[in-house]
Amino acid sequence: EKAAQMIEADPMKLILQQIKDVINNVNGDSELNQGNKKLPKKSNESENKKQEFVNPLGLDFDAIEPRASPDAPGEMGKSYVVHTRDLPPVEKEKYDKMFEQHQFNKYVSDKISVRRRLPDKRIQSCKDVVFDKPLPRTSIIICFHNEAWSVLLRTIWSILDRSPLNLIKEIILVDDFSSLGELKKPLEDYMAQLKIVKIVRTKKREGLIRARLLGYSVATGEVLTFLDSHCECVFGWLEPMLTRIAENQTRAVAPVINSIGHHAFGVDQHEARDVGIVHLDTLSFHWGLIPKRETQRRTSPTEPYRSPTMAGGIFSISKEYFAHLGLYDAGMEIWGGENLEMSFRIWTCGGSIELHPCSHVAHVFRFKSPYNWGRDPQLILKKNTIRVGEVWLDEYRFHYYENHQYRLGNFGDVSERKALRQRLQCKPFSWYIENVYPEMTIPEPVLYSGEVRNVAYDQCLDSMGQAPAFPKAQPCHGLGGNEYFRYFKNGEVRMKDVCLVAREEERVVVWNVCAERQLRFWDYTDDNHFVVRGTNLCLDVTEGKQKLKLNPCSSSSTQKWTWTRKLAD
Ligand code: LR7
Ligand code: MN
Repeated sequence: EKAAQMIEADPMKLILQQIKDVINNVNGDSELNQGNKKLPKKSNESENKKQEFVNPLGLDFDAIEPRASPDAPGEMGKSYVVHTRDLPPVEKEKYDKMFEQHQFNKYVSDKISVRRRLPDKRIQSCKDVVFDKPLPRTSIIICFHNEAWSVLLRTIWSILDRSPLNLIKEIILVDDFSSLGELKKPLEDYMAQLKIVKIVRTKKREGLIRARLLGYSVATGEVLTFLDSHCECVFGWLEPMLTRIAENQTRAVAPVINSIGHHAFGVDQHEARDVGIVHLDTLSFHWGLIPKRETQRRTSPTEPYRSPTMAGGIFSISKEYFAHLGLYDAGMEIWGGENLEMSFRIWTCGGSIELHPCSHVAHVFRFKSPYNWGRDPQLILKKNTIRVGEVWLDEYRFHYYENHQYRLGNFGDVSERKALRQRLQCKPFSWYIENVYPEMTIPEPVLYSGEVRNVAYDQCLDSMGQAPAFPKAQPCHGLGGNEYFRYFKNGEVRMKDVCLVAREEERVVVWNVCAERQLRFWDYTDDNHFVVRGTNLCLDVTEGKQKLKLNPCSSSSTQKWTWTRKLAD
């Protein structure tokens, strides 16, 4: 029996062609746009009814991987603590090295059965749901780069042991150019025993976004379910997500994400308590309390929560809808940004994101990213995030750009993604804020930002260092920093919580922490003057072209200042 299939072809070529096909598909399915198309129902009704499922593969799992005894380390999701002081020095060294390599305690993971049992702590009403309707089948896509063997296998066994296998079309492992030897032939041999697993490998390091696209390109199920390579699925995790998608194909559904401790691998199974949100200034994903409007809207404890964003790693989506929406942005590298891009795209282009309180998947949270990114992770994340801003955020992208003082760097070509947004006729970001995430904190509007350049001398306003400081006019260095300012709608010239403050008595300006009763509001006039609000004093440069003074406003060009950019009126 040909099992762990290796698929040969140039995967990236294939994907890029497919992405093009999707973007060029001008006739898009109009039913999909209306958000009411239902998936055909294929699987057999009576099979789904059984909560205790038989193995339709006809495999003897226990012969392939025997279960550990109930009191073995980590069983029932318990933590397993190894005291390093009890380890011989050689073992201790191994322990530390493994931690360093994976940013979780692989030493401990290796001691825990890859088929460990987990308790079922779902709320009773979730346990009471009977799935008696036929459900679509899913391809489960798991990308990995140098994942630890025991952790990867536990992810797979948690699927096999706790899902109705008749609902799983296949499990696709996408190896994103790992170098660990055990993930090559040994993994193939192992997976060949499990008829349901396919392995595909990228030909160079692609990053998780393009790796997922490779997984997509070989998937044959009606639904795609993405998982990270360090997860443990809890009993009943899959059926609720597939049910929601069977009812309405435009829903992307994520489970409650529980945590597996990176130290002792204990599984914490908390109930749903957060939804995904986003911070505009950093364009980053966060968890936020479930909004009141959402708890009030729901009518039953088994009803999903609508979530403004998704964490990104663990969710189900109809394969057809995923393609209709334009897959992922293949211009994104390694890690990050794709979760927000997907979130904004789903919501503004007619779909929705739900977190299902009955579905639980646990995930190993680590201190920091364990693997090599190839180059500076901050730059990669910034590039991906700017692509999100460029395509989806309209004028709200400036808040994020301000955060980088507009040094955007090379973020590549986004024209195809913009064309996609056009073609799908997605709503503006302001609609998203109003309708999907009205609780969003919107940073105060910035009217101007950048360098403040003196017209007479072509010198830049420079704060001259940390507050308190005496600002000067200096030759412009173009590096931002002390020469980067913002002019806010309320009249402050400010960086974070430090303001340009006028001292009326001495006729000078200082750079100081903003406080009450300071003269810190400026009127920036049409003829480029900074007038101290409520006075007739203007910011001026005098002696040596450097010293700043407050002088009675005049038409002198020494009182004229220009900003690098105007952002709003
Ligand atoms: O170059 C890479 N190639 C890969 O195949 C980098 C990563 N990967 C794999 C990796 O092995 C893992 O299986 O991609 C998966 C995700 O990478 P992680 O585990 O390093 O990501 P994370 O869990 O730290 O981060 C979250 O945000 C990411 C943003 O790009 C992805 O969306 C992750 O899938 C996502 N994880 C989750 O949503 C799980 C829940 C965590 C939360 C909150
Ligand atoms: Mn992860």
